[in-house]
Amino acid sequence: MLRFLTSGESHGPALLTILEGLPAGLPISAEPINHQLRRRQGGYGRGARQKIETDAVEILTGIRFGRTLGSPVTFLIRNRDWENWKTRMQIEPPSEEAPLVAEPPKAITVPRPGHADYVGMVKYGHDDLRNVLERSSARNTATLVAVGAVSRELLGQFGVRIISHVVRIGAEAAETMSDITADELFERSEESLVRCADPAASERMVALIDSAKRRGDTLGGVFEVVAFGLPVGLGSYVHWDTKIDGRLAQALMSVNAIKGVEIGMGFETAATPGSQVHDEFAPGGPTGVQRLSNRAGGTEGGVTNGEPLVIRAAMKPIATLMRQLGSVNLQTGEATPAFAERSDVCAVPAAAVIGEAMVAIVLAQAFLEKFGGDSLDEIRRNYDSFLSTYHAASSGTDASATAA
Ligand code: EPS
Repeated sequence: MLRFLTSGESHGPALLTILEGLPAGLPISAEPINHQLRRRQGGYGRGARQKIETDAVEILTGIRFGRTLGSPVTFLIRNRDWENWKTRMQIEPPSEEAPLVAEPPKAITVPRPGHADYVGMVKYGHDDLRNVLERSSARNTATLVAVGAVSRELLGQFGVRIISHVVRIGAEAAETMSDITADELFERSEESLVRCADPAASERMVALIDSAKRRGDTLGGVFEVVAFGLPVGLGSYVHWDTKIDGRLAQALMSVNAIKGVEIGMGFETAATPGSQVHDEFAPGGPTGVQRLSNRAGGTEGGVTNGEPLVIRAAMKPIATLMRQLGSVNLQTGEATPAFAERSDVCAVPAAAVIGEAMVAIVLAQAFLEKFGGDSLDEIRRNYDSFLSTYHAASSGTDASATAA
């Protein structure tokens, strides 16, 4: 089982991840992980924090000469901003050996509507919402992107490729992309300041972010993640918690500010007759059975169906507004404008990269459940054997399958 635990506060010394369940022999090095971390830090609409940070992993365990050992892999990502927060985020209680070098920071007691501030203070009994926001911050998504980068290295060994693009920011939507190759989609979204493959919409989105910033407002949007090269058979229809679509939705919904997820035609299926929803079969292709469309978005019955996985997530606008929303000072009970701290205006392009990571993690987990082994070679044997069986069976050349 591929599992991991992350820890770290946004302005603490570092973020940590322990990732367990990787097979031995998988090539892993820091550079491809750092590449994904850089992609997460980009995107028009990010705030000043990203100018301070240059996220990079230090790999501490589990890898020797560039290959996994089969033991847990540990990543450390340092927060460069820690230098500026040492006094406000001091770990030791003030004492003679570790005195507070400045005045104790004033408690923050006015929660931001839409943030974890209020629920976190009530739930954990904190009287300073810094104690909540430090962990609820989207800063932690750097660790998820690191795990996602390793997951995509594993999937990449078997020809799976995961890309994303932004399809909406606020009121500005991209034109629907039809007849576009994976390479084109990737290149165009990488070139765009907002990770949008439609250049005209991309410009409008940038202008919209500028105007939101001028008004002290924030913007959400929608991104799409597409995974190519998946085999049939990841996930399962037999239990509620093994269905791949449910697991993907959970993983994406766990990302800060995500409020909705849809796969394939998603909500549109509800308003469309079955004859225009379901993807008809026809003879052909390497397995003997091909699809004439992919409205299902790559899953049927909670299992991948061999078509590209197409999943979209809706992100709400960031909850820290410079034009402060109404709130209540929890210390005094008085109406007070919400706390405002340096923040991003729009982080949808970054969320798309995080979305890729979450999809990669879930797919890698499901991949290891189906084909798992202790080494990459063992997994490859399992994978090749499964593929050769179902390819042969569907094209009617497998004797045992025909007899059955
Ligand atoms: C965040 C607030 C901002 C963001 C941060 C998430 O950080 P700061 O409070 O330091 O300005 O930039 O995101 C990151 C640090 C990151 O690496 O993505 C928040 O309140 O969630």
